[in-house]
Amino acid sequence: MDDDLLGMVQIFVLGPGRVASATGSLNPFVVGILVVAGVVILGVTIGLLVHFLAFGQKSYLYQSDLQITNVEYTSQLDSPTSSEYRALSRTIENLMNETFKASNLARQFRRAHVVRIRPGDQGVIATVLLKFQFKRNTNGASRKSRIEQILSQLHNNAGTMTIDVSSGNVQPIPPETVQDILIRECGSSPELMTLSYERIIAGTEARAGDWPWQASLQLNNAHHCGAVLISNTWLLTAAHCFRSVSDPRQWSVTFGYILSSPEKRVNVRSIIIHPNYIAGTHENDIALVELNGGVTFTRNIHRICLPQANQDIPVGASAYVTGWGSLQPGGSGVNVLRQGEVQIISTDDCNAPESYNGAVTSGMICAGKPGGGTDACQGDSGGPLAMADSRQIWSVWGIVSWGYECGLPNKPGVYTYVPYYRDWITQQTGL
Ligand code: 4AZ
Repeated sequence: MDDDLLGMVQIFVLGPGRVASATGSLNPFVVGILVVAGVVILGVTIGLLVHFLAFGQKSYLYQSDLQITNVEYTSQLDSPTSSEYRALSRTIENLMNETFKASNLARQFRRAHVVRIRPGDQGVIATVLLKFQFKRNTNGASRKSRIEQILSQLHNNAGTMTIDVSSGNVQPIPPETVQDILIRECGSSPELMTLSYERIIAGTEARAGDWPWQASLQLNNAHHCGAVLISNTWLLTAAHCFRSVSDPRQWSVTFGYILSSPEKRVNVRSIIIHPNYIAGTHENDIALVELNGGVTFTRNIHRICLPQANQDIPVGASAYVTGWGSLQPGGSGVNVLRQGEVQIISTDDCNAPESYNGAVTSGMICAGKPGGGTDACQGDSGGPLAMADSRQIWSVWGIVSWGYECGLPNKPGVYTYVPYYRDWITQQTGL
C-alpha cells in the first residue's frame, strides 16, 4: 500500500519536476500538489457533468386530446370562466392527477392543465397539457409510450366520465409552444405558463410579466390612469379618467411594468364611457378603450378573463390591486408597477355609518385590509382588482374607482363591480 502511494507521488513529482527545474524557480513538490489538485478538480467536474447529463432531471411537456363521450357540449363551455367550463376542467385535471399519481409515473408526474374544451363528434374534446420530470437519459419514445399506456387505461377507469383516448395522440411539445397556447387563453399567470405552482407574490414591487394585462392609460404621453387588457383590442378602465379629456387622439396606452421604458405604445381609436356615469356619486364608473390596431400577445402582454354576468364574489376572498399610483393621497406616482393584496368586503359592512354610510351601490364592490393599510390610491384609478381561481386563472372583478383618501381604517377602496357590467361590455365590444 505505502509503496504504491509513494510510487504515485513520485510519478507526479518527477514529471512536472523537469518543468520546475527548467524555469528554475518552482519547487517540484508544490508543482506536484498543484497537478494532483488539478487532476482531482477535473475528475470531479467531469464526474458531475456526466452524472447531471445522464441522471439529472428535466421537464418534459406533452399535449393530449381526450374525448369525453358522456359529457354534452353546451354553449356554457364556450367561455373558460363559466362555472361549467371550470368544473369540467377541474374534474379532468383531478382525474389526471389521480391517474398518474397511482401509476408507475407517479414520481415523474408534475401537473395537468386543461387548455381547451371543444365539441367532438361525440361529447367534448379536452386538450390537456401534461408536465413530467424525467431523467435526461430516458428515451423519448419510451417516455411517450409510458404516458400513452397510462392514458389508455382511462378508458375503463375514469370515474363518472367515459373517456376515449385514441392511440398516438400524446405529443411532446416544447415549452415555447406551451407558452404560446397559454398566452392566447385569458388570465394566464406566469406560474401557469411554466405549469408550475412557483409564484411568490412578495413585497409590493411587481416583476416583468407578473400582471401582463395591466396597462397605463396616457394623456399626451403621460400616465393618467390604469387600464386592463380584456382582448387584443379592448381595455377596461374607469369613466372618471376621461372627465377632463375624452378625445381619443390625445390618449395612448402603454404596456410593460416599468412606466419609463414601455414594451409597447398603442394609440387609441375610440373611448366608450358608460352613458349613465355620474361623477358626483361615482355610479357606473366604467369605460372601454379601443386600441388603434390590435396588440400581439406576448409573455408580458396578454389579456385577463372577464367574470360571468352578476357572478357573486366571496366576501373575505383575497384579490390583488395593481398600479403606478401614489403611495399616499397627494403624492406622486411610481415608475415600477406595484401590487397589493386586499380582501373583499361585504357591501353591507362597507355601507356602515363609520364606513361609507350607504354610498356603495350594487355596481360597486369594496376591498381593503381590515385595519387599513394596503389600498389603491390616486393614479391607480381604472386599473384592475384581479382574483385567481383555483386553477390559477385570473379575472378582473373590479376597476379602481374611488375611496376616502387611501389605506385608512374603515375607508377601503371602492371598485366598479365588473360582473354587474358584464352584459354592457358584451353589447359594446362583442366580448
Ligand atoms: C383617486 O384619487 C383614488 N383608496 C383612487 C382610489 C382610492 C382613492 C382615491 C381608493 O383616483
